[in-house]
Amino acid sequence: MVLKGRSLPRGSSRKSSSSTLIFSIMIICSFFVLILLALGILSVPSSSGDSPKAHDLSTIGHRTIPSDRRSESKDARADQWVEVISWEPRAVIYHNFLSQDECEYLINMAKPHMEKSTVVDSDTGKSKDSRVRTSSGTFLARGRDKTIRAIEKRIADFTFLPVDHGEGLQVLHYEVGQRYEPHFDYFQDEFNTQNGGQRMATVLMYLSDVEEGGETVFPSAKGNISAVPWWNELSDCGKEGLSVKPKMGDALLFWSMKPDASLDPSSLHGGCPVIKGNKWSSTKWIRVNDYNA
Ligand SMILES: O=C(O)CCC(=O)C(=O)O
Repeated sequence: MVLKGRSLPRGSSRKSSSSTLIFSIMIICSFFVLILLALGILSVPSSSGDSPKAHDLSTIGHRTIPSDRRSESKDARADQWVEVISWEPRAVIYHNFLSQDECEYLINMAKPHMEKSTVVDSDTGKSKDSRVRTSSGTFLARGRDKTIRAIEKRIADFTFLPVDHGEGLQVLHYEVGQRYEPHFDYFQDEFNTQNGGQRMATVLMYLSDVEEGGETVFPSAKGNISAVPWWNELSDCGKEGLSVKPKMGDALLFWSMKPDASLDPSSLHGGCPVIKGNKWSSTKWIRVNDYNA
């Protein structure tokens, strides 16, 4: 007796073998994608809701290096890293931007020439004596020697703004009780913008540590200012805004202009009174155009 099996039509057997093939290819592909995801070679795009909010200052990654481990030698710069501290105003800290030797060099060059600091009179555009700024300071001409040229080149690399847009370095000294009340670095007069245009950005370099006080404070910064990791170390003045504690060699870059070239009022900033110790700093103001120094 011959058993008769039901034979499938030819077309349907070809169809089932091609769907098996497609199914197998899909399984193999999914397997590869899973391996690539596991190895981190592929990643799943995350929605913007997962990324830190621009004004969430608690997301600042903070790391400190004990002062005795800062660098092997005074002329070498210790570990460098950049920390975004605010989006409004746009501000970042470049840690260990200067070596200890460079800080001491700037202080020693400036020391014999320190004079009481002045401010710009918005009506006349001229410098005037003022109680809002009680530090002393002096300017070191742009490109005046090898060390200063190296620092100015580093500033240009850091900011992407040419050396020729920079004013000379200003070195400032604050003793106990001395401060600089909150102000804008951009000009509100016609006179001072004739050479080089508006001030676009500022690089503030700390040439010394300060035992207490002396923070650079941004009272109009947007964000949860008390979330910064260094909040408990700040003076009362420092707690009036987003603050940066001076640390020898660090540089603070902030922008007085927004990306659309309008002036940024959130860049209002000041130097808090020094409570203990001394504060030495150096400021580089950078213009929109070439500045004839
Ligand atoms: O010394 C500070 O922390 C602020 C200095 C400053 O505001 C400036 O030089 O424009």
